[in-house]
Amino acid sequence: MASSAPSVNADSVAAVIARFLKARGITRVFGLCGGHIMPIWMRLDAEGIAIVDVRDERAAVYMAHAHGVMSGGFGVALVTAGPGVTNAITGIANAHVARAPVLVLSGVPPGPQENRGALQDIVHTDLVRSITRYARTVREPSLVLPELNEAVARALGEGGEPGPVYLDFPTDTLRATVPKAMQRDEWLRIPAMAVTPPDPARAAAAAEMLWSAQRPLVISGRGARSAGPSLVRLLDRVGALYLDTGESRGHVPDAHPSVVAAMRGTVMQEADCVLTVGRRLDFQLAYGSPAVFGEARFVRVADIASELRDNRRGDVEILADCGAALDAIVAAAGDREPAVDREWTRQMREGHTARAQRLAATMRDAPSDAQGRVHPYRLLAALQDRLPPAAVIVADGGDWLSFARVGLSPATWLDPGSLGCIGVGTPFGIAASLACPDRVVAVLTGDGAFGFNAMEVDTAVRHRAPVLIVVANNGAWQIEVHDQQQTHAKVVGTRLQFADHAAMARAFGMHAERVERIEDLDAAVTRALAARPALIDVVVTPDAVSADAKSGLAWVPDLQPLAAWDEAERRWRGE
Ligand SMILES: Cc1ncc(C[n+]2csc(CCOP(=O)(O)OP(=O)(O)O)c2C)c(N)n1
Ligand SMILES: [Mg+2]
Repeated sequence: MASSAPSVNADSVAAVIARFLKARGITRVFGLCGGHIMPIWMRLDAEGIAIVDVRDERAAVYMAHAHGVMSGGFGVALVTAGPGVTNAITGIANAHVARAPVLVLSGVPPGPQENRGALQDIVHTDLVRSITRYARTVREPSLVLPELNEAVARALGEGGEPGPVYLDFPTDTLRATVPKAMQRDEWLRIPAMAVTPPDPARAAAAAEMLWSAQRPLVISGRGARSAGPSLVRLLDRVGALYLDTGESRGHVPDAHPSVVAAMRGTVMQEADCVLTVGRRLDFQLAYGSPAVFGEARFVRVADIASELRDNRRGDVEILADCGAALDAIVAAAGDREPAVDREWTRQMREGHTARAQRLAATMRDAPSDAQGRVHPYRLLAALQDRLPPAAVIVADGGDWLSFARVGLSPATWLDPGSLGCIGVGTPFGIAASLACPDRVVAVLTGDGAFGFNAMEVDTAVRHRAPVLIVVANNGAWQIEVHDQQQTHAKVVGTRLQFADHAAMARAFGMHAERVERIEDLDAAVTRALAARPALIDVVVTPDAVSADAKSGLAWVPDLQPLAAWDEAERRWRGE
C-alpha cells in the first residue's frame, strides 16, 4: 500500500465498529482478511478483540453461529467483499433456518468506484436479503452506531425473529471519521432485553388443558434453551412425557423420568395433549400432522412467531418468553392434581428404558465386519465411556449423525439442524471449544461431512482450540449409498476413498491417529483427549445401516420426510 495511505484513526467508522463490539461483550471475531475490510480488522486488534482467522468464510459464519449458541449472545463474522460474502452465504442460510443470532460484517468498494467495475463489486445486500433479518450498506459515517444497534437487536430477536444480520461498508466510509456527537453512549451500552410476559388468561387455559389431559406430551426446541429449569419444573408437576429435539438437546437431562426418546413414535401417536415449547412443527415432527399425532389437542408456547402456530394451531397459543410462560402455567395450576394416566407414562418410560438398555448392550458388543472395520456403535460406546458427562457433542454427517443421535446422551448437542447443513461440525466444534475451554468439545463427523471444512484443522491448531475431532471413516457418503442400493439398485458417485484424514491433520501440526482395528480404539481416544486439538480417523464399516437410512429420509418421500409417516399421511388423506 502506498505510504500516503491514511492509517485508520481512533474515531474512524472502523474504530467505532470495534468499540461497539467490545462494548457488547464481543471478545472474539471469526474472519478471513481482505483489503475491503482491513480497517475493521486492524481496529478489532487495536481494541484487543481476538481474530480467529479461518480458511473459508463459510467456516467463519458457522463458528460465529456456534459461538452465539454457546455464549447465549451473538457471534460475529467478518468477511471481505465479493467472494468473501458469497462464500459466507451457506453459513448465513444455516443461521437463518436455525434462528441463530449472527452479525456478518463486510466491505464494498469505495463510493467513487461504485458501479465502475471495481474489484469485488457486487450488490451483497441483494444476495443475502432473503436469509437475513436486516441487510444494509452503511454509507454515512455518522450512522454507524445506530445501524449496528439495530442490526444486533434484530439478530437477537428483539421485536422479531432472531437470526443472521448483515452490514457492509464502503472502504472509504470505514476510514472516514464519526463525529463525536454521533458516538453516543446509548448506542454503546448493552440494553436490557425486553422479556414478553405471558397473558395470564392463556396461561390458565393452558394449565387447564395440561392438567386435565391423560396422556400429555411436551416437545421442546430452540425457544426452550433458556427455559431448562422451568421446563423440568413443569414436567415434574404435570407428570407429562417429554421428547427433545436437536435444538434443545440436553436441557432436560436424559435421566429425567419424563424422557421417552426411544418411544418417540408411540408417544406421538398416543398423546392426547401436546405442548410445544419454542419448537416448530417442522419435518422432524411430521409437520404436526393428525396422521402422526392423531387428534391430540395442542398447546403452543413460543417467544417468536415461527414457532407459535406453524402447521398446527394450538387450542391455546402463548406468545411470550418460554420460561416465564411455563412458570405461569405451573403457577396457574396451583396444587391441583394432574389427571395424567400414570399407568401410560410408566409403560412408556419402561419401554424407553428397556430399549435404551438394549441399545447400550448392542453398542458395546457391535461386531466389526469381515475386514475388521469397526462398527459405528462400538466407536460411540468407546466415546461414551471416555467423554465426561458435561461434554459438548457436535454431530455431523449422514448415517454417522443418525447413529450418534441415538447412541449418546450429551449435556449439550449441536448438529446441522433443519437445513441439513452437513459440514458444520469442525467449525462448530472449534468455536465451541474456544467459547467453553473448560468443557470437552467433541466433533463426531462423517468422512464426507468432514471434507467440507477439513482445512479448519489448520485454524484449530493455530488458535489452540481444544477440540477433539472424530472422523467416522466409511469411505463414502454412505447414507446416500444405502439409498441408491435400496431405491435404484446402482451405486454411482457416492463412494469416497478411505482417505487418511489423520495424515492430513498431522500435516497441519495436529495430534492425529488413524485407527483401523478395534484393539487400538480405546487407547487412541484416551491419547487424543489428552492431546487436544486432536483428531482420530476411525475406519468404520459401511455395512452398518442407521435408523435414518432405514426410515427413508434420504429417499425424500412426497408427503412426509419418513416412509412410515408418508404412508400414514397417505392413508389419513384417503389417497
Ligand atoms: C451441504 C450438503 N450437501 C449434501 C447433503 C446431502 N447429504 C446428506 S447426508 C450425506 C452423506 C454424508 O456422508 P458422511 O458425512 O460421510 O456420513 P455417512 O453417511 O457416510 O455416515 C449427504 C451427501 C447435505 N445434507 N448437505
Ligand atoms: Mg461417510
